[in-house]
Formats: sequence, structure tokens, C-alpha cells
Amino acid sequence: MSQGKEMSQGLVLALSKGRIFDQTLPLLREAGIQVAEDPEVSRKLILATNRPDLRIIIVRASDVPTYVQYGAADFGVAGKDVLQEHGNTGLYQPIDLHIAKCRLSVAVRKDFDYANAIRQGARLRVASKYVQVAREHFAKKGVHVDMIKLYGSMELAPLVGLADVIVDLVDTGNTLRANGLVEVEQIQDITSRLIVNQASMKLKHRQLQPVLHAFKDASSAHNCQDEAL
Ligand code: PRT
Ligand code: MG
Repeated sequence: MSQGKEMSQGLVLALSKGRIFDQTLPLLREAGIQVAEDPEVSRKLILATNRPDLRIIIVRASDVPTYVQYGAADFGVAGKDVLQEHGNTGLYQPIDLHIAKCRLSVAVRKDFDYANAIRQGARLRVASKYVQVAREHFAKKGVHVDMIKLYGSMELAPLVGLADVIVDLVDTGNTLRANGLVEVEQIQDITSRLIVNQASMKLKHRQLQPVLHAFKDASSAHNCQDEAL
């Protein structure tokens, strides 16, 4: 049997390496699922689990919704930041897992007068990976923005004069501090959600349902407001 055929019959879960994999692992364990290998060590992109009908694929964090949307994975775990930029097409988002917590914030150089810069009618150069959310945030405040799309190391932009402000994820604040930046506004709290391909939810309902319930139970210690599955 070909690999593709095998994958289409079982369930495929898409995860990214790093904090999402690390923080999903305990939830999987509570759901009775053990992952055979550590992706950091094995470098494999398809990982077996103790369940013959469940495999994990390792993809870039921002690619998780794409794999799930097109059905290459039946379900996955992705940050709210990534989901907002990607959009909801083809995806259900039934469970907030309350993992990989951080916040999306506006940050500037310590010596930058933000209050003055955002006065009504002003124009601001904003660098971010999260251009949709950043645009909406400043539109609500009546601030005109020149949006500069970046893919990483956002903290550098104000330091070298590329932008006045950045919109980026903040957890401990250590990265901002190390670069002489300060958080001037918190836009939203971010956690990661379990996302499910809409066709899989119907066609693989019998297989998926127990796994989704186990995920929900495992994460419910932190959460009381999940939508119905
Ligand atoms: O790293 P890569 O470019 O491959 O992809 P990625 O950055 O999208 O993936 P990853 O694994 O770093 O992040 C996956 C998800 O984790 C994100 O989509 C968020 O939902 C969530 N998350 C939680 C975070 C953070 N906390 C976080 N602190 N993602 C990124 N950061 C970065 C932030 O961008 C900043 O550069 O960490 C830095 C700030 O951290 P502090 O602790 O110094 O404030
Ligand atoms: Mg990263």
C-alpha cells in the first residue's frame, strides 16, 4: 500500500516543532497517545504514534492551517495569530487548548513618543508579520499606517529606522527588553487552538470524535468555554 493511501485512511495530525509540539505532547499523553520519536532528534517529518491509525506530520507553524484546510492533515494545532492571518476557509476551530500562550502587542523604541505619533490623522510606519490584525488595530484608532510585511526578527525594524512601531508576539518581554524596545499597547491574548478539516469532521467523524473529546478533556482543566464538538 502506498504511503499516500495509508495516510488517507488513518488520521493525520499536523504540528509544528518547538513550543507547539512540546506543549501538545502532554495533552496527547493524557489522550492515551504516545509519539514514537522526538522530531528535534529524528528529523523525521512523519512521526508514528502508539496508535496505528494516527500519525503526526511536522510542518512550519504558519503552514499548519494550509495542510488542514486542504485535507493533507485531518487536524492540527495552530496559534490564534496564525489562524487570523490565514482565515477560516475549510477549517473548524472547536477547541482552545490554552497552550503556547502569549500576546500580540505594539512595541516601540524606548525614546519614541508613541502617544504623539498616534494622534488622530497621523501616519505611522508599522512593521509586522501580522499585517491583517495590525491594519485593523490602527484603523480602529483612526491612525493611517504604512504597513511593512516582515517574516521574522521584527524587533530590529525600529532600531534601524525601517519602522516606527512593530506589532509582534510577546511572552516574557525579554526579547523586547534586550533590544531597547517597550510594549505600549496589548492588542490581544493569543493561545493555540485545535483545528479540524471540515470534510474530515464529516467523513472521519467516528475516528475523530474520541480523539477530539480526549483533547477537550485534557485541556478542560484550563478552560470552561469550549464550543460544542
Ligand atoms: O519560528 P518559525 O519562524 O518557524 O515559526 P513561528 O515563529 O511561527 O513558530 P513558533 O514555534 O516560534 O511559534 C508557534 C506559535 O507559538 C506562534 O504562532 C504563537 O501562537 C505561539 N507563541 C507563544 C509564540 C510565542 N509565545 C513567542 N514568544 N510565538 C513566538 N514567540 C516569539 C516572538 O515572536 C518574539 O520574537 O518569541 C519572542 C518573544 O518572546 P519573549 O518571551 O522574549 O517575550
Ligand atoms: Mg518562532
